[in-house]
Parts: sequence; structure tokens; C-alpha cells
Amino acid sequence: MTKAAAVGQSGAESGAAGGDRGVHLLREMLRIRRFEECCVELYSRAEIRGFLHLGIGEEACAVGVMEALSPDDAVVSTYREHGHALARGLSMRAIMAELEGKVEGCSRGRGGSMHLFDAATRFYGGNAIVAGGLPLAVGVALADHLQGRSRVTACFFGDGAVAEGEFHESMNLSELWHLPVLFCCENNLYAMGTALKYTESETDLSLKAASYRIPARVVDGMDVLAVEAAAREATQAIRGGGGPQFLELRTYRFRAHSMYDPDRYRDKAEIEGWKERDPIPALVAQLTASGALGEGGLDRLEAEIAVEVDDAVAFAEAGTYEPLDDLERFVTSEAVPQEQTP
Ligand SMILES: Cc1ncc(C[n+]2csc(CCOP(=O)(O)OP(=O)(O)O)c2C)c(N)n1
Repeated sequence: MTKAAAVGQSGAESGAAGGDRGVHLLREMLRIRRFEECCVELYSRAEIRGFLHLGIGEEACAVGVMEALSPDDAVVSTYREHGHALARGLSMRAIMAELEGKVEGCSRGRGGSMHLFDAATRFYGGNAIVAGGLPLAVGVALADHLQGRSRVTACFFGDGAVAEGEFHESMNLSELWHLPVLFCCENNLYAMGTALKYTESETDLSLKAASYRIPARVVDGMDVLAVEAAAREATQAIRGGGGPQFLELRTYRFRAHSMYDPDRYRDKAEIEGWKERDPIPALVAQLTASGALGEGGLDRLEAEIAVEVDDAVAFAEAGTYEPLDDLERFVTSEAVPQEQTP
């Protein structure tokens, strides 16, 4: 893909929903959907507290990109990251326990929903700061690059990130140093209550990456096969020494920004219109038509996933809170010698 030709392509070629692979993609999206629906219930019972941002509607982005990564690759995400973490392979138990603030959680219950972390799968967070993950991803990729490892760092962020200086610094340095980063912009058209069109003079976000000479393409983020195909091409280009690549995944969140948001800024008809493009029923229809999802296949998947979600909730509820005596554990500080203080 040449830099100029890559810019502004309207969607990657959507692959066919082949048998087992298609069912696997469906299972992963359903796991995320059912997990997050359960989170809503737990939140209403105050089993989960604090901030909770759901990615319901955006599952195809997480699942499609993750399919193109290998276990050695790294992932950096945002506060809307449950789907990324599940698709990356963190256990549902460890995520649910984290959301409930239990020691058995993937961040020992200290991070909560916005700070999922797992070194074993190179899942380097969960980040509450808009655009905060981009320089981290550039740093991870720089380390891999300097050590001569053929690894990709996938970095997820929202459309709101493009208004931050960190976004532009990260675009610039990653291209200048030719780093192996796959930038995945989940453009759901809104940054909290503000529509992109009110803050950006250029709403085609792929053009922003292209202005830094990064190959960029626009992808239908509601089509998991299109996302997977685009992510595979991009990761191949990166592994072949092509430097950073940028995917603008056009998607939509079906729910409010967070559990605190009354969602008064979006037109109901707009939300309903996007729900008609829900990536899950779309894939079910394709798999049913191709025969890959046979009689009762969807019900069996749903039943398996219900067992996994119930198990994760039971695990989290049986978990423990960190004792108060542990409060200073992992807190480090370095004393500054007195002569160095002003
Ligand atoms: C640097 C910074 N500024 C402001 C905020 C407050 N804030 C939290 S989420 C958010 C919107 C970000 O939207 P976007 O990047 O599009 O991601 P989305 O929530 O749509 O997934 C803002 C402004 C923040 N967390 N960090």
C-alpha cells in the first residue's frame, strides 16, 4: 500500500465469514456483549462502583484487530477497554474481579474498570487519560524495535484523542523513527457529549495520520471481517518493515459515554440507525446463510457464554478486598538528598 494510495480508502475488503473462523469471531463478540450487559446489572446493584465505560456496539473493532495480532505483540488501550482485554485473552474472571475491586483482579483490584492490565498477554492498560496511551505505545514499540524484535504494538484510542498534543507527537515520532505501531482509532463520532464535527475542522481522521506520512485507511468498524482483513494487512506491512500504520475504525457506541451520562446529546433516530448495523446480528445472518452456524448453533454459543459470565461473577463475588495494611504496598518513593532540594 503506498502512502498516498492508502489514504481515505473506503473500507477494507470484507472477507467471507468462513466456518469455524466466523463462529470464533462471533463467539468473541458475544462474550464481550454479554459480559458488559452483566456489568450494567452489577453496577445497578453497586457490586461494581466508580467509572464504567461500555463498548457495546463497538465489539467488532476489538475482535477484528486482536485476530491479527500474535501472542508476542502488545496492546495499549483506553478506559473503554473491557472488550480489548477479553479479546486479547485476559480471563473473564480476572476482569470481573478487577471491576469489583477484588485482589484476584488483573490489577489486584487497584485499577478498576479503567485500568485493566496483564503483563502475560502484554496488555499494557487501560488508561484514563484521553490520548495517554499513544506515547506509551510508541515507547513500547521503540523498546521492541531497539531490541530487534519483530513485534507490533496495537494502540486503541477514540476520536477525542486527535485533539490532544500527545496524538500529534506520537504520530510524528512513530513515523520519524519508523516504529512498529498499529494505531487503531475507534471513531464513534463523540467525545463524551461533544460531536466530532463541532471540534474538528477535518473529520476524516485518517487524513491526520496521513499528514504525518503514516499509511492510513478508513474501515467499517461495524464489520468484524472488514476490521480483521484491514488489521491483517496493516500488521503484515508493519512486520515487513513498513513502519506505523493507522486504521480509522468507524463505529458507534450504543450506550451512553459512561454510567453517569444521561446521553441527551444524541438523536434517538441516529442511535437506532446505528443499531441496525449492529455487528453481531450482521455476522449471525452471514454465518446462518453460509450454513456455518447450524441449527441451534447460536443458542449453544449463548449458553456457553452464559456459563462463563456466571462463573466470572461468582469468582469475583467470592473474591477478597485488599487488607488496609497493604495500603503502602507497591508504593515507592525515592528520597531526594537534602543538598539537592532548593
Ligand atoms: C486529557 C484528558 N482530557 C479530558 C478527559 C475527560 N474525558 C474523559 S473521556 C473523554 C472523551 C474522549 O472521547 P474519545 O476519545 O472519542 O473516546 P470514547 O469515549 O468515545 O471512546 C474526555 C474528554 C480525560 N480523561 N483526559
